[in-house]
Amino acid sequence: MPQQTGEATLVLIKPDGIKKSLTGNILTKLSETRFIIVGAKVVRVTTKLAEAHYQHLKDKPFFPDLIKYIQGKPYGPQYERVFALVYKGPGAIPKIREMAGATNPEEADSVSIRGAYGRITTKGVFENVIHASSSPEDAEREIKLWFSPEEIVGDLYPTKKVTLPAREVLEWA
Ligand code: DAT
Ligand code: MG
Repeated sequence: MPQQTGEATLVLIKPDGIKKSLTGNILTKLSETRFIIVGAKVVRVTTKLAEAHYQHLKDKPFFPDLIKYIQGKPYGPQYERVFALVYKGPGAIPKIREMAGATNPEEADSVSIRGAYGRITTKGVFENVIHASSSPEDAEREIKLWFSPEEIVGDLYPTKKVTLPAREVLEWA
């Protein structure tokens, strides 16, 4: 269940948005909402993460292309990443969703991010530049999928302490 600690939403600047050099432009637009950023990172998207994120579409014919798209596979290694952000504030979910625009970039309002910058490829992939959570349930599921509690500034959802078995991690040499 969504918590009362504040409304948070997941934004992904997708690989086509990064390739088109739209990151700054999108962040500027979103900053005008005055919502605060409580998490941000660049992510190399694994197949597992992509499939979990789009689990509701797994039976669609476009699913395999969608998974490759969110991983940036069509664009080359330097674009195989997304910029993941969590915005928080009153009404953040519907407001940012509205700014993102409709799923189909050809049908999206022309001043929305998807309407202004998205396209449908000749293969039928919706290159719609940005992801924005569409409901409180989706937002919570997606934020928990993309971010650990330690990567979020402040509290969003209840946490628990766990002790992990010893494992190797990378440190700066
Ligand atoms: P949204 O991203 O607006 O929440 P969604 O969750 O229904 O939309 O779908 C996720 C992504 O899948 C969407 O951003 C683009 C792709 N997609 C959805 N419907 C599609 C279709 N009919 N053809 C091609 N891609 C589609
Ligand atoms: Mg969706």
